[in-house]
Amino acid sequence: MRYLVPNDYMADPSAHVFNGRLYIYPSHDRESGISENDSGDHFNMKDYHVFSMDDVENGEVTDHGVILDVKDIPWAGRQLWDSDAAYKNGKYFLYYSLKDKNDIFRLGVAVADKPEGPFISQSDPVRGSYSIDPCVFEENGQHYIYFGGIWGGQLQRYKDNKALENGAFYPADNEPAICARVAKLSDDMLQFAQEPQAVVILDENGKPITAGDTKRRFFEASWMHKYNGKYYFSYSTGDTHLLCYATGNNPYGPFTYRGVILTPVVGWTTHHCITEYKGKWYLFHHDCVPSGGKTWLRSLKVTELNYNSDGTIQKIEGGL
Ligand code: FUB
Repeated sequence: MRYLVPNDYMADPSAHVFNGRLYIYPSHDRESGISENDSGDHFNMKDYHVFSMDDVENGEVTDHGVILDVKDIPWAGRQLWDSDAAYKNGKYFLYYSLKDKNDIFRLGVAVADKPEGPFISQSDPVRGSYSIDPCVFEENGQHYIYFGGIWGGQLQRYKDNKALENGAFYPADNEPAICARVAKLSDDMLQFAQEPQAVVILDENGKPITAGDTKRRFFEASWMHKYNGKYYFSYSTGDTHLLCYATGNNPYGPFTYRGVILTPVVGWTTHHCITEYKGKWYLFHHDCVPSGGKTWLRSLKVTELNYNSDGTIQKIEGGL
């Protein structure tokens, strides 16, 4: 286990290997002075940095500085939340979560010539986008974007990709839980190429995980990776503070719940990515130990992740 950025507060890591080097795109936490609430108003972040290294366990971590600032995003309201990055045809794309001027979360895209930026934002959010926590997964040249988060992430305000007129809908405890979404990205990487679809997570009996099953249902923080031909959709259960995973046979699912990756950490949120580098798999995540438990001041961590021979992931203790 290693804290990667001991002199600043960084959270929600997305790690990718570009040109043989590992790059991490985190949220940049700050002391906003806003008191903690269930909508996450205290997470009032204003910019992103990117970090890189060539040795995850012992190597020097390079801070490439600010790669995108909220003041340079034409459609910005407030709160730069989780982001992810992707590469295609000589360009790097940063997908980010941000509230617009009407306080509605949307997904934005910024483009750069290098993985360390600087990134220039598009002047409008992705058409038809909503909610938070983009994660981009590439396979055979096709990119898929996963997204969504309930409570402060506003996913409960949408059904069939339309905003609900009466505000929000939370299913009853015995009804299927709200799902993350996935859509193909367009060839130019700037728009959805299809209507977002639900990422359904099934239990051991092939039934959708219910809303009342709070230790297994999706809350936020989607991540997709592939291991030994299987698709692993991993996510946070939010108010029960677990990182879990489910496996499937294609990028859309359905996925079958398989277990816990990380038990609760110090802090409220738990958010991660799983990335292979130089032959080892790593779980990048965050906790609030260095800030003394301040939930809005999170610190980036990495630990090795191991699989059992049947493809299940060995559970990691979060340390709470
Ligand atoms: O960093 C703000 C939000 O906290 C993220 O978007 C969520 O996933 C949670 O980690």
